Amino acid sequence: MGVLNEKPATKRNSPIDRPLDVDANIAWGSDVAAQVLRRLDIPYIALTPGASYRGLHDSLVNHLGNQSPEMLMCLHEEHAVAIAHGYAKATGKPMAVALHSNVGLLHGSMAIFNAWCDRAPMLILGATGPVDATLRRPWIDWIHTSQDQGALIRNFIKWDDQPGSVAALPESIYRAWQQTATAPHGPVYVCLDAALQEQAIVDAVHIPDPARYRPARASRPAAQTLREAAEVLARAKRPVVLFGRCRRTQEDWDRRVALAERLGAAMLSDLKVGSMVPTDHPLHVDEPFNQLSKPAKAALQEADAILSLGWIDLGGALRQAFGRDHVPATVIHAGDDIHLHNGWGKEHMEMPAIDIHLLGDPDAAVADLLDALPAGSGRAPARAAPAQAPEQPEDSGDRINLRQVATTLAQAVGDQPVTFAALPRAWPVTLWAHRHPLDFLGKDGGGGVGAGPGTTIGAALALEASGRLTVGVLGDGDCLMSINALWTAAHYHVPALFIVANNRSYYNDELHQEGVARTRGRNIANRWIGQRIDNPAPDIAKMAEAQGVTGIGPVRRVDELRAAIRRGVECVRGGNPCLIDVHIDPGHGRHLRESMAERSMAKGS
Ligand SMILES: Cc1ncc(C[n+]2csc(CCOP(=O)(O)OP(=O)(O)O)c2C)c(N)n1
Ligand SMILES: [Mg+2]
Repeated sequence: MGVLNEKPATKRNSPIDRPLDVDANIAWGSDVAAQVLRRLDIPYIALTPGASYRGLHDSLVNHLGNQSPEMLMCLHEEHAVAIAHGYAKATGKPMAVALHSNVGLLHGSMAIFNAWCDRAPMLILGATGPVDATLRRPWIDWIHTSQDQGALIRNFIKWDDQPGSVAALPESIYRAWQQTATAPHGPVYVCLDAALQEQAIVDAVHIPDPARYRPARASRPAAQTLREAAEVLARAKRPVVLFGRCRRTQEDWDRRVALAERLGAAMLSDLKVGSMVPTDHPLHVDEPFNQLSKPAKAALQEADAILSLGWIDLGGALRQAFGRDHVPATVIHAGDDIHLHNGWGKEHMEMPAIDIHLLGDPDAAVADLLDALPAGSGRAPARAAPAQAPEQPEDSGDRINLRQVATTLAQAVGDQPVTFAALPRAWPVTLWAHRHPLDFLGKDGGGGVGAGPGTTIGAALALEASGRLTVGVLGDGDCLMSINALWTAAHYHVPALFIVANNRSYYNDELHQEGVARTRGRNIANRWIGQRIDNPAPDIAKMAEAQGVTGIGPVRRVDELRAAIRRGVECVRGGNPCLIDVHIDPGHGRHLRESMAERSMAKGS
């Protein structure tokens, strides 16, 4: 007791944020919680402060010395959670978040929902005013104390707890960690009673070694079921593999490709999960998509065996391909998401027809299938991908489109690998093939606008020593909702490049209004009212500058784009964040059909 597990200071620990001295004695309830975080090797804790956890805050600063974990201060709880979400996307690992009583939790809850739908691991520490009413300060402690605070988010987290004594803290946090870090993943929440945090420790509290409380390994599908799947796949003439939520490691990536090649299977990728296989592989069908593309639909319709590897919406994919009709192919699904389905959310999606259910980790299924399928049974690629000629940006014209942004960025970065932490809907994926598991980290999970700045910062933080350039291409609506997340990037020198695809509109919803007006025979020219973010168009570069982030733009002309992007890339390579506000042509690459696809499907048209 009283001895700190010293960890080397991280680069982030700038002298400004380092306390003058530390008290290494474990003397207060919250010191125990802080010690547990350190023993779990948690690098960062993103937070917006609040008095309900002033005890923990003190322990992080004055007991741990703001190291291991190190604070990442945020100007809004939603950003704190989004940063942890982005970190988890890039690493597959949880970091910690601290949220102030009920009000901080309410602010953070939308980002928690995004992380939940994205199955991202994350340890959230919350707090409540003293549970013992006699200890509450008048007024403020009463409004910031809620009965069963976890109930606010219990429908979209994996587990929660409110330990009842200081001695119970280690078990509670270890269990939370084990839950969030064991697949299937999801955020977890531990609420720390303010009175417990501030309790003086009389008897020494035992903090066990975490070694025996580690997360479990991912589960493998049952052997017999695996054999059945292997037999079907070995016989299949036209197999299709849907690459969904899998692991972001090179070995798993290589095994996934090897499996597709051994089967000679058509490969389909989902933009929601990001890069899982090379999208320019000869077996890859068309580009990754959000809603099923035409070629993907055709591949499924022709298939005699469909293997889903953690595909998020298998039921929806089958319905887009077959409507309400019978699915002729044998459907094999590998995944463990079923363990997270509860009665509140519908993010389990439409129930798919499955013939063989490989319950367990999709990548474990891939490894086992490779073992089970006879080597040398590789078939020639059934379908060849069209060659993609790299495009040159057009140097003329006033209206910039995302293709020009993509090609100009590619020229500016040269050989340096890029991680896209966020991409807008009209991003030309064909121009930038996914060739590495970190090339694209996928979407925000829950469709909650405002996630992009935070998730980009979290990913950039995780990848700063990787040699990769982290880029978030954000919608203006997404960026403006969380513009002050950029302060955290500035303060901690997080090297992230934010490119705003600024169409001065909540454009997605403009398209919806057009669709509704069309259906009702009303004037579609009014679709922009209540949707355009214009007159005035917020000066997003200036807003970035106001947070201490280099702001470039607005860039309105193609001939300004090259210099702006080069400057932005150099700034980030120098270790600092930069935002480039690019005014893009709103309509380019975006179609009404894209937004309204689900509705027309529902009507059967
Ligand atoms: C928190 C939240 N509020 C509102 C919406 C509805 N919504 C979905 S997309 C969208 C537009 C987002 O605008 P922007 O980021 O600029 O992207 P654009 O469609 O213009 O490319 C809105 C408002 C949402 N999904 N989440
Ligand atoms: Mg927009």
